[in-house]
Amino acid sequence: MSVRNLIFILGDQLSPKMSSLAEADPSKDVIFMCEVADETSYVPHHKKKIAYILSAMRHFKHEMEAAGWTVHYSRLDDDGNTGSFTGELIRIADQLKPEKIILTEAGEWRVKALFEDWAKASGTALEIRPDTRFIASHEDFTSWARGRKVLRMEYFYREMRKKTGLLMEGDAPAGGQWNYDSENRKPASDDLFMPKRDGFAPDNVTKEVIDLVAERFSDNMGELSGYWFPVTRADAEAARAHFIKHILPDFGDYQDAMLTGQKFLYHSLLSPCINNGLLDALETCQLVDEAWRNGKAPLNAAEGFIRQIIGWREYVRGIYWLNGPDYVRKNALNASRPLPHYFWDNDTDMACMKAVIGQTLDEAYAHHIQRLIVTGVFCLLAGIDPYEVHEWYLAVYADAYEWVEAPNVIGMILYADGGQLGSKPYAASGAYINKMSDYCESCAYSATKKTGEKACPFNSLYWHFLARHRDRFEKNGRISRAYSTWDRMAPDKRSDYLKTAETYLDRIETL
Ligand code: FAD
Ligand code: DLZ
Ligand code: SF4
Repeated sequence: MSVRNLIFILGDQLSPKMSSLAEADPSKDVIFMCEVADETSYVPHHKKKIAYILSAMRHFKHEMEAAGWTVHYSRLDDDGNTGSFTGELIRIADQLKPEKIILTEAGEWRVKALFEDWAKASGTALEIRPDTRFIASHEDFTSWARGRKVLRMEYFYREMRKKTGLLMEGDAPAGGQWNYDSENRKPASDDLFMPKRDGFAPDNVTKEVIDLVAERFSDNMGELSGYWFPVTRADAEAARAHFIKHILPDFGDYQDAMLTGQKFLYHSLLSPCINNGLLDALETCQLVDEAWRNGKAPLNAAEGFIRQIIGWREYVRGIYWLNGPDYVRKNALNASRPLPHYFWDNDTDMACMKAVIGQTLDEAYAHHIQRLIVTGVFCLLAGIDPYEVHEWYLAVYADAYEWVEAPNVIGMILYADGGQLGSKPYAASGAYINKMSDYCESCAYSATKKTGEKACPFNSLYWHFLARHRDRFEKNGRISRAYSTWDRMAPDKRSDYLKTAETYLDRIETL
């Protein structure tokens, strides 16, 4: 058959609704997908992340073939695999000689530039279409941002609520309030009923990929055993239905909670499937809206969940594209300390860090508050080089793609963008971790001890952070109270805090 269009589907574009497939015809057009070394190694990805992405890609191939498509697919271990997107594209284009190549825009600057440069240099007819899986297009976000002195998620989110009609009663937000975050901060306790998570046992396709990853990426971090991610659309939809029915009702109340041994609590675990196209983000929110309308989920839960997706997820994407490729190099606070070894080997005495890094190594998953308040706050307070932090988060989570990871790291946790994404850094002492978790109970450090030996490192690092960035933050209305507290402290106490913090920073590799 002569080929009209070659439709190139990337590993995070696994949906039949991709814009690249719009008006496509299986009798004239073919799909192309490729596993390539460049993508499996641009950061040292967690083994489970690679296995998840490749297995979901292979299942998508089968899904599209079952729907009547011809799918050309390069496997990582195929003879002659060139190891790059453009190399594989040249190979398949030489073989099939399509009239045109169609691609939905890639989700990050690096890959976007790769295709654009290649098309220009080779003179290939490459049509790049917008990614219509998002509620706000690049133009929508740019025009929303234009003319605003500061960008804040909350206002953008309200626009998205109006645009989608989610949780709206006419022109007003359901229940009269846009945001129920203040109701979403209950600590969890052991006697809570914990939702059952069955996970999805690997089928033969996944098993084959797991073997490939075990062999090729044996030096990469992370566990491959206990693989549980859904890799087909049907399984992802089943996971979503299970979440909405059994877990969503408690999602709001315990959104910020952390418990030793409870890796998932009431979180949806759906981000890998939303980000790679197995689940549609808007449809997921519509199902949650429906659950609330049918009295199956309280408003604070439905609102909390929907805000994360049509608010935060869309907002961080907007921030990513509003900036250029250099966003990941921002370093407004001039942080330069190397990332300590325990981020990779988990050899630390800090119980909170051990719990979060440990489950990250095991599962390629940690929930939002763990990423934010534990590892995130630690990196902020200790002044770790933002680029190193960015590479770690990009490598270790199964849901990590630069467009979503970088704004969360560079903007949200590290304030390295100077406050473009959020109004203040999430600086917090051990008291917040102690309130929201049981980690401190088993820690070698004492959460209530402020200075001296065995004092929780977060406590003194918190004040050290504020003291060393005083010029920047003391006039920030959202933190200025902390400076008043600092100024009211006895000079000896302040000096003890700073000395303790410096001792910890000097031996940061041994904490
Ligand atoms: P739930 O708690 O069930 O939340 C529901 C959904 O909301 C998620 O599936 C996700 O799609 C969305 N969501 C929630 N918070 C955010 C957010 N801040 N930004 C974007 N989407 C959000 N999310 C990623 O998808 N990829 C990343 O690489 C990523 N890196 C992060 C790095 C840091 C430092 C922080 C603080 C957050 C990061 N997040 C990232 C956001 C969030 O932590 C994850 O989306 C969430 O933990 C995924 O688990 P879940 O599906 O169980 O989420
Ligand atoms: C993350 C990833 C990995 C590990 N491997 C592949 C791959 O082999 N082939 C592929 O098409 N995509 C992969 N991806 C996802 C891409 O990195 C992602 O599509 C780009 O970063 C654009 O967002
Ligand atoms: Fe973490 Fe400090 Fe609590 Fe230990 S005492 S678990 S270091 S917050």
